[in-house]
Amino acid sequence: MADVYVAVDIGASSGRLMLSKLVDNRLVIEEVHRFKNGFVHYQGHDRWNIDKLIEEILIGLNKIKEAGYHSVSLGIDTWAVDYVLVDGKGKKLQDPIAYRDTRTQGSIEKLTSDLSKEYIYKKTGIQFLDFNTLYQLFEEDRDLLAKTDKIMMIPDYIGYVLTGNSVTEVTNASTTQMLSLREGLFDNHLLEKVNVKQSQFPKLVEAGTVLGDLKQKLIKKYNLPKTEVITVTTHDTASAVVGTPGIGQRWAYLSSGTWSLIGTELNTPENGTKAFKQNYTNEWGAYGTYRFLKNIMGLWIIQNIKHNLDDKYSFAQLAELAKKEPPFQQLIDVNDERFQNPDNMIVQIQAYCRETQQKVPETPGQLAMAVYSNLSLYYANELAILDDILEYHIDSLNIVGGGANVALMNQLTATISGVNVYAGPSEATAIGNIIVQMITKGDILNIYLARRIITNSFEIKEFKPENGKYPQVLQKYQSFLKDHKG
Ligand code: LFR
Repeated sequence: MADVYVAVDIGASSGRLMLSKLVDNRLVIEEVHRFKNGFVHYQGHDRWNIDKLIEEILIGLNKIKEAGYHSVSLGIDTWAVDYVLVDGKGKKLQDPIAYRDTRTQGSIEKLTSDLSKEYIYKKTGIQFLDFNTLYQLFEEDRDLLAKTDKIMMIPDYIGYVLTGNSVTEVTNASTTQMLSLREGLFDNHLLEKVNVKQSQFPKLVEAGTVLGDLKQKLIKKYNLPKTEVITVTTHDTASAVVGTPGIGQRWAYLSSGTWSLIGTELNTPENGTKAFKQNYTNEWGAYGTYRFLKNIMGLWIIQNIKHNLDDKYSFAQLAELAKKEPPFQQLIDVNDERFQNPDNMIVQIQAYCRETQQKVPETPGQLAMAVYSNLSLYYANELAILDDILEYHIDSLNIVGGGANVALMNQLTATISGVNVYAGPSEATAIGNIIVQMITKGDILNIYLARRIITNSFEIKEFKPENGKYPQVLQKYQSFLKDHKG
């Protein structure tokens, strides 16, 4: 029996190790180690320093041992779509290329010139994003692929380095856009298209399976606790959805971090024409669910603005400055490709406003307000689209992740969309990771009870729509998007 549960949760901008226990049927979580992440340009591409990330996990585990824990259970989740190529000796061939690298620009068009988008969508139910693994493998160096024994998704690779055992966990594997909804396996036709064989992927497993014990060699070298690694919902967004309290009758979630992922949990995939046209995805979730959602550029835009301002202001300070500015001074399609990986975000936002003949935000407060108000508009618009596709009304939005702390945005979103917003917990991803471990080990019976425990354990703030404020702004935004979508 483990003394404590540990979540390793690594996003595009930071990673953390969180300790957790159930005390009187409440979850208690504590951060023990935090580190920076980010891709760096070397060997011709934007890459992740995966060895460094693993090193940080070991440092964190050592802290846990020093704190007096001798036996722990551990789960790993990270961002999706990226992978490590591993040779026959079990060594990585190179550092993984980051999904924002430009190598896949235009790849969707190339690959779908003789295999239609409709065909791929019917088969996989996955949204078209140019960084999906399908397109990354399409652009992969053929010589490297020929030397590749196994293709491991990022969290699976980390689990492999820690334990020596390799699997392909399904929530993350679904983001490759190569899993067949019907068969529950990688689709041979799509694999062929990118010169990859089924056997190059370690066996597919569900979230909530035991991977194995941490290698003795690592335990000795770093002075670590005895550790059992559980394959959790290894895709961070899947963990965040598990960690969502689920307040409301027909609730949607917004996992708000570097990306904003907005959607709802379904028991059967929705891959009809409307969903296809709106580019909604059916990523696989825990316990047989589907995460019907859309990617929105999210706090990435604010993270970049902060960076472009030489990190002179914290996120909290930017939100304070934004509050002093009026919202909706300009309409921006936050999902425009130009914001995906620009040299300078401020320059890009200002150029966008100039080109669309709108007021140009100049000060840090104006820039932050421009982003917050347009993210809120985008969320509200997606809620309307969800209602239309699903043919029922979503009555509440559960916002989790770091963005749940931005009260200004929560309130704007509630008011424009007309639905109640419940904000928190901000650490839903780590919580979901822990929950899957606890269910696997039998400490919590199922996800329904888990969500009740989450609701009782963390502060969740309610934001109600302020009726009559900002009339017509959503309609204006919707017609703006119609005219300006690329
Ligand atoms: C969020 C996330 C999204 C995925 C993007 C790229 O961290 O995992 O779900 O679309 O990153 O992997």
